[in-house]
Amino acid sequence: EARLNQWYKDAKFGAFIHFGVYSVLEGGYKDRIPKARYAEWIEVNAKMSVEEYHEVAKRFNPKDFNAEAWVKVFKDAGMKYVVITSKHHDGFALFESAVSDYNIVDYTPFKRDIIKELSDACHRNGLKFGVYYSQAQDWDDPNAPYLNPRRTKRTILHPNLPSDFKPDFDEYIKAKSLPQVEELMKNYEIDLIWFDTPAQMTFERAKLFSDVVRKYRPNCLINSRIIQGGKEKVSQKNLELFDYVSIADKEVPTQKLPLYVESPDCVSSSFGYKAKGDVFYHDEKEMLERMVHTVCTGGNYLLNNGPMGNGKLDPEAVRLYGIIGEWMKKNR
Ligand code: FUL
Repeated sequence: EARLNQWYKDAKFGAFIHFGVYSVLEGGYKDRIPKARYAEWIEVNAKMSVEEYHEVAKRFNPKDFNAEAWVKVFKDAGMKYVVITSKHHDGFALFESAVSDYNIVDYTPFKRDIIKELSDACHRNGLKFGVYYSQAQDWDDPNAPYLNPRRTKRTILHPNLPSDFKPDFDEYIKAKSLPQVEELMKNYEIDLIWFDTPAQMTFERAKLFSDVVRKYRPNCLINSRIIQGGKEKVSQKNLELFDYVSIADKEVPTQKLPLYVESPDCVSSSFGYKAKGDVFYHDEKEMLERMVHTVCTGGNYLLNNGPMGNGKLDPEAVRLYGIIGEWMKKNR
């Protein structure tokens, strides 16, 4: 825990932002409205091919996005840091990338770099800035592995692959995910990187990522999802790789844990914005309890907002941010 920066221990409350092409689909594609909870998984859950998803990506135009307006909401709620999906499992980047043109600047009519605009606005207003990056799962690239291969079918996503195709994860790392993480570290002012769903992420593979982060930004914090089983392996050499443990939203701790923890939580049934199918929001009392458990057992509470396809924050999440912010102001 030696490397864990004081700002992070003091922060307690942060904003998690799941925003991307899936935000436009709101949990349904055409007449396909899967029962699954997470709207950011629509490409897989609605059994889309990458070509179908590309057509949606080409029209992604969140013209009401305003980084200063978002940051004002976070600050008013007493949040101290922001973590936004720079690339979720769909493989689409919210930043300009020379590695892959499947990114917001090169692929969409919007053409603005959301990671740049939001990081600048955060730093201008005294908030720390972090990026979520899906280093293993990438539905757009047939070489990338899946968290759950029974649920995610390569042949549906990529119907034109030769039948003897053999995925090569190391090739994916070399060609896309590692160089994109390097771009993020080189080109943006990043205080924290949030890796996720570490399918097939061995120590050796995880080390490639932590080395590239530490090379450019030695003070950038890294979460435990850089390596498979990171949460359980909070020992010896794995601590070279990460600085704190991300627990799942449903595992809000009720007692103090041995390493610093952060609980990524949802105000609703989904991280990505959802308006179709089964949608529910937690009530205020439940949200307060979840936050109090995390913070009072010594962790940070990273509370999600899934902005809408037009680029505006989800208003119901904003309302719940306000209620939790009030508690924080009184009890910090
Ligand atoms: C999960 C992801 O698969 C979800 O889509 C979401 O990003 C959550 C925070 O982590 O593992």
